[in-house]
Amino acid sequence: MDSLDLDRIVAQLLDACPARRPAKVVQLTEGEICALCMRSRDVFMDQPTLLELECPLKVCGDVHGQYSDLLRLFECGGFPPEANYLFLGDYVDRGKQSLETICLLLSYKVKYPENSSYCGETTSALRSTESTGSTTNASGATAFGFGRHSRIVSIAFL
Ligand SMILES: [Mn+2]
Repeated sequence: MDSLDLDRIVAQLLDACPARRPAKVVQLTEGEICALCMRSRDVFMDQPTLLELECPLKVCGDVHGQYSDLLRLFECGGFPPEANYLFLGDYVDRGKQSLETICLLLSYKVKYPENSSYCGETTSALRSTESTGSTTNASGATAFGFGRHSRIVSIAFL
């Protein structure tokens, strides 16, 4: 897990801007994604449940796997740690790039724990993805990992 190269992962994710033609596919390995889940879990567990956040703070929500929207938010507001963010939930499902979305958010959480705060609904969104698990499910299960990575990766997010 110590070999997790966050800088390289972030660089890859930022290089996969969907507006670019042709769009690049992010080639994160299962090991990297699982390590990212474990590392970010430790960061979340080290922080209190009740967050006391300082202004200025940009409040965002409902990215829903729309990775281009997430990148646009950062382009407008500043990439962490240049700005502080509070994301209110609904990170995945519906959009086509849920995996990129959650991986970039988790990477920033690990890199800059004090600048990136996330609350609500991640777990329930991921659980619904897991429980509906079919690759033909219309609400994002395909995008979220079953299509591109193994079930182990999907379970790591839980
Ligand atoms: Mn929503």
